Amino acid sequence: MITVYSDRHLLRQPKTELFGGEFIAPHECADRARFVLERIIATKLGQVIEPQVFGMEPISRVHDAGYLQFLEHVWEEWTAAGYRGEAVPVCWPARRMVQKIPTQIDGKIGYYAASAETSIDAGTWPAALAAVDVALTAAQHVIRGAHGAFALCRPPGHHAARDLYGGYCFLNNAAIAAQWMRTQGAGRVAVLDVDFHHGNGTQDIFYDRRDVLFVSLHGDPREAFPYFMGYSDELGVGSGEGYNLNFPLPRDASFDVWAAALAAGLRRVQQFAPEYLVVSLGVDTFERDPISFFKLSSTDFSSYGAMIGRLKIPTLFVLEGGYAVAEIGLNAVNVLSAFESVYNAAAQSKGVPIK
Ligand code: SS9
Ligand code: ZN
Repeated sequence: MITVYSDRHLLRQPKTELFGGEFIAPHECADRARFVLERIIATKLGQVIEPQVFGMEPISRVHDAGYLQFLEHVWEEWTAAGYRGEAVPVCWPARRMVQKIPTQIDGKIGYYAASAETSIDAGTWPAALAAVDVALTAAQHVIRGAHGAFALCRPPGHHAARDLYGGYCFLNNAAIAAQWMRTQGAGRVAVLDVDFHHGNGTQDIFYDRRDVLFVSLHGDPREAFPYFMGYSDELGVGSGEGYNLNFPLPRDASFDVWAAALAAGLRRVQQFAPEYLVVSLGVDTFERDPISFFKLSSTDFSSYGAMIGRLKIPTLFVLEGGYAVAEIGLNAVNVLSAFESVYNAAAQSKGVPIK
């Protein structure tokens, strides 16, 4: 399987994450991408290629224009205000307040922030743009006939909504890629989010649509970030009703419980019969992840990679979370390798040529 990777993720290296009332070293760090890339090379998963540049058009189909302007200029406006630290919101339009966009940067950042752990630094915008190009380049491979491709994205994307950043995410790499597949002619695309956290951004983007199915398995929002979305009664709205499916799971859910939810989600995907599947591949479901509470072992990642491969749907994998940094490469590549070998075996048994 081909991997798309750009070292432009190194442009985003924030020094801070607001955590428990302290500024700590961010969980979402550059070493994450390095460990994944090293594992891909060590296991000879396949070729690693650079992204092409796609520009703003595919991004504008998913995100709000004012939000994109904000992200592009937040750092210069923040430093122009005389602030010396990284950009962090302290004030939000909470319940019963007015949803107008302030002109001052503290007001603007509060308007566009869903959470405050995600510090913005000088290189955040170019790094986020590069991550989108990584996802779109990998999507292009799947569109052109590859049965799988891996977008080694950093920063991640699934918490980024039409006009909200947070949860370490700015531009929704997976959603932009899914929309791109539609733009390039696919009738139906499914997004499966296996990150520990609910993909609130992706749900938001496709909530009123029936052409993109969204399925997410995650820690119950009563106990886990993003806390304010991800319940099982969120089914979609308007013509999108029935095309959003959430599986909130309890603390310490075993792999058997998790895999049963995945099997149910995969049945819905099969019934939907999409041309392409986009997997938001977060590996923070791992038993030693520092900020999550599922208990998957490294071999469990291989098991579920095989489950996804058995669908035999051309699949784009997009990296999301995973904060047990030393094991992130092992776990992510276990999913990809198992997908690949099962997909190949299924293709052979049906006499379908292997791409
Ligand atoms: C929880 C603070 C919020 C954000 C986690 C974002 C995960 C992205 N104490 N943590 S995959
Ligand atoms: Zn996560």
